[in-house]
Amino acid sequence: MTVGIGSGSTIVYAIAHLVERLRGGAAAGGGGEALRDIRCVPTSFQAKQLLQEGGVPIVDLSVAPVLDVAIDGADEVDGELNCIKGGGGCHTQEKMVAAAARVFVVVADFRKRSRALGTEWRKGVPLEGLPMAYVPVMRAVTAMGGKPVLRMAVAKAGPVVTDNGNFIVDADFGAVEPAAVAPLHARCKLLPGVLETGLFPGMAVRAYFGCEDGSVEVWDRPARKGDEAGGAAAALK
Ligand code: A5P
Repeated sequence: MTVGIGSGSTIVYAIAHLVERLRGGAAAGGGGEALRDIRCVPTSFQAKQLLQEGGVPIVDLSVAPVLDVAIDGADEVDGELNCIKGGGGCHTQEKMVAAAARVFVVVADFRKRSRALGTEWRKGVPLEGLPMAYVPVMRAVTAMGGKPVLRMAVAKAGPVVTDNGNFIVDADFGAVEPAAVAPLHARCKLLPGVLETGLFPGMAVRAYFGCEDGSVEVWDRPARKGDEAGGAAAALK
């Protein structure tokens, strides 16, 4: 099985669990045997490093361009399973891996559930782009009615530099209704110099939310044209 592995704090736990299972650890319910043929495609330096440390076989999209499943966190998820991702700055690789997977599944905590993107996650839509493009992109976002901010590093002077050597502009467009997510993504992606947006329109088929009381809430993407019988999440069975 080829599995895309996302980035972020939630995924750190998922990788630790996977490594524990591969080692046959009782705390993870054993089952290492069933996973002996697994290979993973990481979506970031963070994921690659953790998988390597755990001894999990790693491949990339040039070797494994079609994945069985991709698992990732999200910054916000609406009822149609549109997501904002990129809080950790890795959304370009995350989107490539999600798009290459037969099914894309989100794991997140209850704070990520949302009626409309931009209402819970207030930091804006991450736009990864060429360093030379950041001022023109910020001007274009402003002209679109958004509020852009160049993401700044915390333990370094100057901007965040992504795994791909690019900058990130966080563009706050306020609340984005589900039907407006794909058009907004398309408009932003067409801005010269923008490599990828953190909007993931309808890519996930299922989202698992960990709740405060320890329970798990499951959302499936509403059925749409082209889905197999039983809806998109039927592919998970
Ligand atoms: C990384 O670029 C992001 O897309 C993360 O997947 C997302 O920000 C969720 O991260 P946490 O699990 O840390 O909230």
